[in-house]
Amino acid sequence: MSAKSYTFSHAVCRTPSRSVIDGLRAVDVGAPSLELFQRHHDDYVAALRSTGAEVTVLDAVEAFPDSVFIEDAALCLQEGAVVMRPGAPTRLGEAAALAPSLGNFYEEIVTIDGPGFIEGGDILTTEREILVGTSARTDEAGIEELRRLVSRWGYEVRVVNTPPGVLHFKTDCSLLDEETILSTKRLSASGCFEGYKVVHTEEGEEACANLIRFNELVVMPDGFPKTTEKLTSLGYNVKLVGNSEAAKLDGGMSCLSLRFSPK
Ligand code: CIR
Repeated sequence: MSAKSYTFSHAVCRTPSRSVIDGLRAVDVGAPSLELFQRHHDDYVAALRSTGAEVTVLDAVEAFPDSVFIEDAALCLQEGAVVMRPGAPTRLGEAAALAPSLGNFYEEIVTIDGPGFIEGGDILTTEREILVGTSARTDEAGIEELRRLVSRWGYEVRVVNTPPGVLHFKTDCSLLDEETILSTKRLSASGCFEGYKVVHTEEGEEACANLIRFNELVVMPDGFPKTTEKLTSLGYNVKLVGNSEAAKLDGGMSCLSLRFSPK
């Protein structure tokens, strides 16, 4: 297995803070249970570790309720890391708080300085390109700054659209392998995955579109039996992890980790 888009030697996660109960959410369906959130988080970390990857779990940061959703604060590539500039005002400081930890893995760390905004949840790295969705959190200026920064490492950035009302581009899609994307129908209808094979989430199971391919595993949220069955029958090695508490804060599988293989 050598696909760099899903072969990872490392991941970094962040312990949920007690303040996570104040995390951002589009619709208030009640506060997450801290205990259950932590248990799901432990299961998630164990799933990543079971593939042989070295998983670092950073301390909780109480000042940032959404900091468990660590993916939004950085983009980690083989050649270097890019510190993001989150578009949610309460999350802006999270990126700077994360940057020193990335120094343990990378010599080259660059930063989105603005004035634009960009969050990692809007970025899908495939084998051949980096897709970035404009959203309420990510704007054209942020994407242009990312394009300039990663061009030094030879990456192509393509701008796509996140459907209205959807938090992040990757809320609605995930990479399954070198050429295959899991997507909701509402997202793929935009034509943004032309040239890729697309597998659709099953009707009523759109909320499982955010999963991760991590080495041999497809780590996906529990509770979506039809899509789970579809992926299993396509030959993917599916590992289910509970996500009910993160989901109350619009979080899924990708947002809980940074995944990378530093050179
Ligand atoms: C937020 O609204 O920023 C958090 N409550 C959820 C972030 C989820 N991040 C992601 O999907 N990459």
